[in-house]
Amino acid sequence: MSNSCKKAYITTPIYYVNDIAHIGHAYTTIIADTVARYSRMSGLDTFFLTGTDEHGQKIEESAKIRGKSAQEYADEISATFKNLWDDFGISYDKFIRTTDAEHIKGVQKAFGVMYDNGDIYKDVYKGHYCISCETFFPESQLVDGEFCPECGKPTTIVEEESYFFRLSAYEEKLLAWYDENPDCILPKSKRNEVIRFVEGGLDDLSITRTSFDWGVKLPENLGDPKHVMYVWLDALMNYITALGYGTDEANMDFWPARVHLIGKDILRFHAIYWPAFLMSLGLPMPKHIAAHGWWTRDGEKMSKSKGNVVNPREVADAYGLDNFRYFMLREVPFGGDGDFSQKALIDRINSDLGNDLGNLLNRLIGMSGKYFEGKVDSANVAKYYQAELDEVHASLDKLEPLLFDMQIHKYLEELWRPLTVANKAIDKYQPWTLMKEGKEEEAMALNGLIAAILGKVSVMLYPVMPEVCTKISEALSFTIDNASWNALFKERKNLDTFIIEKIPPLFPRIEEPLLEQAEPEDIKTEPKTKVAEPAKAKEEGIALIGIDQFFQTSLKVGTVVKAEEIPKSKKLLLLQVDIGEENPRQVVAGIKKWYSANEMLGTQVCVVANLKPAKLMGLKSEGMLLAAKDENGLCMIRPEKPKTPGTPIS
Ligand code: ME8
Repeated sequence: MSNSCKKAYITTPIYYVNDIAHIGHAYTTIIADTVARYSRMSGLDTFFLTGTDEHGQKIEESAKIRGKSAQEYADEISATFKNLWDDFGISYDKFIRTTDAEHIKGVQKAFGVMYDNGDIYKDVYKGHYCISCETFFPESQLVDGEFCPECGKPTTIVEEESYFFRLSAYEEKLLAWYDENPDCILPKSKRNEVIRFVEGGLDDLSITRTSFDWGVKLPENLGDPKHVMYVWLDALMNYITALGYGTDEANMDFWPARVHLIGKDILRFHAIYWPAFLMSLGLPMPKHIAAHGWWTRDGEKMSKSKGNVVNPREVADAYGLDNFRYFMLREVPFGGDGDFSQKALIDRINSDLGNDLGNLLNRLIGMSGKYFEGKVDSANVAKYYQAELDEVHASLDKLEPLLFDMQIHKYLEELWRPLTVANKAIDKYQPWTLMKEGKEEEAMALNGLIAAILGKVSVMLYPVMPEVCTKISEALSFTIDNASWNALFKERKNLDTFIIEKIPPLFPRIEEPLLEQAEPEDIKTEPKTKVAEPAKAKEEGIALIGIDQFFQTSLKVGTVVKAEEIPKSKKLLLLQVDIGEENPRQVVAGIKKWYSANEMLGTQVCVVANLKPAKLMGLKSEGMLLAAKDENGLCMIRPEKPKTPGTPIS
């Protein structure tokens, strides 16, 4: 069957608008974009959905803290996601917002259908609720009887009238679905986790709230205006409301989804609740739910309050968007966790991209320029290099299933084999020797082979690195589209005769990190860590600590005995701070925007003295300075009167 009549619906999670995007969000979106681009290129009628999740108590509270209405706040943060994806050239077909009127209508319709089916009933809910995770947890799962097992924040006891979804009635049907569809959850190892969870028994799900307002109201005919829908019910429905469910249903023929791409943190919602809702609605099941792993920074989960969030825009600006895309998809096996480091990124750029791919193009430009005035002719490739072509096609043949099984790291690994074949062929047959021996036809065919390999690789790499591959294809005088995908990949053809275009190196070597590390000082100045009264802290979802925990931090008065600028750093100063020890402590402080080295010299500061040493711009930092930062800038926290260096602060 030709691909053109087949449909492919690809989705990302819709992201909460309580935070700005970090590389975790970018990762999911980039994988989905890659699959969508491949689907389109291969002729599938493709619909790629992303968007933002804007309702719920968490958003309502985040807005309140900032003195904004929930809608204002949602508009603002939703736009930051949309702008980022636009700047990243993410090829989405629709950006849905759960505050869209069509979405709200669709969710209400779905609620009505499930209610009419008898799958929804009214009762009273009492339980521990984590606002941050928007989830109820049974007492047995709480940490110290109070704290959320997922995020560690305090839970609140909620007792309220609620509508329930009869999830328990779907246990058997869900288990049958997992059983009959071995690849419905990817990677397959995750499917077993889900099966074990469901086999453990499912409770009915509370799907409405009365304690806050910021959500989708129930259908009017239920006459229960104080209820709003549970944010996960509202959010999951986006996958069908985006296709017009409940409004203009023209795009519903894209359903079921080919793949819902998600992070492993939200697998339960997608692999248990969502299929159960769909069964209740009488809609077909998605083909795959693919859960990727977690990106960490220096082994720790990224979070704003830890100050270790990697900003995708900064990384892409510094290293190039396509390089960043390649790195993320190549570095980590799908489903596994990955640790972000600039070193690993630089290694991938210099080695895989620079040495293997970029260099091959340079060699081709060099050889064809030197021997054939830039002309490349593939007419005789098969005559001389059939073995190489066979090897290349054997690798290319493995690619499609890898992509659709989300084994994208393996897809890229396999895609690099043809590059090795090409580089080896040059070393083995040596065009310069062929020319010396008068074997011009063979030398030209070798050029043709290299060009064909570069052409095939750039087509198949295009979904991951669209800009770079477009440049390569332009140098090789062809366009990447469904026709060239068919010719070079499916029909195993080579390129037509062309004159190669000289282009500057695609991957200039990178010698050292281009981004400054997150500064520990930023951690202290995050609004989330400001001191709050207990009640308020709870309301804001800030974890409370005991006095013992506070005293685990050693704070001391220090005197800056030496201060200098760090060449190349816009943010950092290098300080030596006397805190009453034998030698001064070296502290790398991110304060250069607000203080010169001279201004700091001789002043007193407050130092966190028992932090694990860290390296910033290659310099050891053995402490952290306390500071306060708001929209008007940063100022140091200092003792009111001079104190002996080393005086403890309590
Ligand atoms: O959960 N590493 O939204 P969310 C990898 N609104 N991926 C990460 C990540 C990390 N460190 N952090 C986040 C929600 N992600 C709901 C979804 S869908 C109907 C509703 C990615 O803003 C990952 O894909 O918390 C994760 O599933 C998603 O962001 C969660 O985004």
